[in-house]
Amino acid sequence: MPNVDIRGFIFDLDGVLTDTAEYHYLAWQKLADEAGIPFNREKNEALRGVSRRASLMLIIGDRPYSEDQIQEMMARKNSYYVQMIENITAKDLLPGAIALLHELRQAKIKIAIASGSKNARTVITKLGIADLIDSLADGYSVQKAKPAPDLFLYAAHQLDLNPSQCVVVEDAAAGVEAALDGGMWAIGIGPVERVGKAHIVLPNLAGVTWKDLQFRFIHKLSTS
Ligand code: B16
Ligand code: MG
Repeated sequence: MPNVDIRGFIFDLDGVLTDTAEYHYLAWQKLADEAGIPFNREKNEALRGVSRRASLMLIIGDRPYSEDQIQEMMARKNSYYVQMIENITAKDLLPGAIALLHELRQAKIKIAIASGSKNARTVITKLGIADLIDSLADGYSVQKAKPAPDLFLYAAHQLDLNPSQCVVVEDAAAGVEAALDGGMWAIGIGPVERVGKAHIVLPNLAGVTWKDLQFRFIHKLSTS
């Protein structure tokens, strides 16, 4: 268990600050329908926080597609996704996200966004939060995707902090695993069945304050 000397927050993007997860789902659904592969919302749950290629692999299973076909399908899904995020604005920030970002900045806590998405920079710009963060780690930053801790370790390094000084906020089981593996504090957003391994589990960021979180982390340490 790391000590409580939190100096930085590393936010996952999709599913934490904004709900682009829905657009990822709709884009994969369109691709699967075109390919005649059975897919639905329930199956999509396994794709949460998973990289583009690994997501496609989960969808196609053992169907024998060539590398060229795989590349084409990834590009096609991405083109659907890019079209869908075209009209994203600050209104697409999830409840509580902007208030927490502002409070953290006022408290001089460093902020990074660590997203497995290669479209993260576009999304952040459209959401209007680029000026509120100190660093972005995205789908281009590291080789090994979540659940490997690499993306979060990269973000901590960018913030010039030790992993134990960072809190990761994640909505995916793979992301919580990556944070814990990297020696960071983890806040899981979503149901206990999905993110229950995190130090703190919250349904969403609505009404969540840095003051309250600090208290909860200190309490967590004193009772562990
Ligand atoms: P792209 P996150 C992840 O973003 C998404 O949750 C996941 O659904 C997506 O496949 C992955 O990014 C790659 O995204 O295809 O845009 O490069 O949750 O890590 O912010
Ligand atoms: Mg996510």
